[in-house]
Amino acid sequence: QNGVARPKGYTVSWHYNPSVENHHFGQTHPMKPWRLTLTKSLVLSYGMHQAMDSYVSRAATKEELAEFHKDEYVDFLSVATPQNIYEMYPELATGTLGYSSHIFGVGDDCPIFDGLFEFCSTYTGASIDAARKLCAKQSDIAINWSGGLHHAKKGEASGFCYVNDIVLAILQLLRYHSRVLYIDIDVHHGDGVEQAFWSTDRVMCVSFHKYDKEVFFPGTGPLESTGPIHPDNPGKNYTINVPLNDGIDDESYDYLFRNVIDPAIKIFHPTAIVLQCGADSLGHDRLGCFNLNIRGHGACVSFVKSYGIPLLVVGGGGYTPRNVARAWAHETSILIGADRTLDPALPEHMPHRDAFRKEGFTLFPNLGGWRRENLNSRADIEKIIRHVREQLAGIRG
Ligand code: TV7
Ligand code: CA
Ligand code: ZN
Repeated sequence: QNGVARPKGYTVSWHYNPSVENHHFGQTHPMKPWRLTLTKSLVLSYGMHQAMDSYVSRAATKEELAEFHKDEYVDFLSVATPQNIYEMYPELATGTLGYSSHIFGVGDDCPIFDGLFEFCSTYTGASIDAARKLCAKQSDIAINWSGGLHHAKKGEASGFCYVNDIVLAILQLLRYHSRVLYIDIDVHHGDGVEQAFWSTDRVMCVSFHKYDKEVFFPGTGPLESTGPIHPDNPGKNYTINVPLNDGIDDESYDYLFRNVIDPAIKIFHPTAIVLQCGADSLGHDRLGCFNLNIRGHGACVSFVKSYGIPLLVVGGGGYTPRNVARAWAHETSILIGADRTLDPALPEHMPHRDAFRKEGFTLFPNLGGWRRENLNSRADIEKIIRHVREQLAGIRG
């Protein structure tokens, strides 16, 4: 098959349980587990599983979830069903919108669906397993495309995220690693992870995102939000936010990414990195507003990998399923070192091949084609780089 040889001097593990594909947020909800089915189909059809250790991940236990989440919230998630939710919380039944209230963040974005707890514990189990493989030095790179649900808070669901698998994975890494760098290229701000590690200097959180307060979810993550302001708080300056406007293209994103991540790594010296690869930053995403191509998105993964630091890679958002699958398959090939040998023409024989018909069965369709104008000027980009440099200068010594 497509030239994916195993001996390469480092070990990549792929953590996945196909049972996540059986769960549905609702007919019109943008979060479609189908994107994971398509990703798996590409990874297997290209033969990339042969270059990785594949693990069928187990479900995380309630005790494991409670290492970050509140007990009452974990209990709630473990018992709530579409059938009993209105009985338990009659307040949720508020007429036409279905339920929209503030009970553990449940609402239209985060509905209670059948098998919700199994879904949450399964994607989280994969991230925890992946982190443990890195801690045990049994993997150099560990991948969980079903994880990356960065908005979940201690005691509530938010933005399609119920359990914060990233926070739980980082907590595992912190048992063996002194410093963890978190990088988030989802088009949305990684607010849940940022909040969880706001006051520590052992985790540096960097999120690139569309920022338009009050208009674009979740409305947090301005450039000036860099950690606690109190000079005695260890977390001061350990949060980096990169707020962007619509339409950013491959070239400016790549330039910005390198000029933020390189100094962050050189000053922070992480012993492990967690990379959230939300694919809603691609052009033509149903919810996103950037113009990145599959290669532009993947360039971030290549760049992070090039430092050779133990790496946990998770998925995240991504609402045009076929392009999510293209991006994560391409990024898998980068992580196993097979991106140069992979045929851009999709395999002739693969399940669900027809899903890729629209763009002509290629791994690299043109997604950057100016659907939106790039509203990020060179001056905007330079301002961000300057701000980050000054911020990082404040954490030395
Ligand atoms: C990581 N945008 C998650 C990103 C979470 C974004 C939002 C929707 C949306 C929800 C739906 C739906 C939708 C077409 C899009 C202020 C609101 C507006 C709910 C309708 N269609 C990630 C969360 C964001 C739900 N939420 O980072 C059911 O879009 O903007 C909001 C909040 C209130 C709630 N309403 C939307 O990528 C995984 N939601 C259709 C059906
Ligand atoms: Ca982000
Ligand atoms: Zn997102």
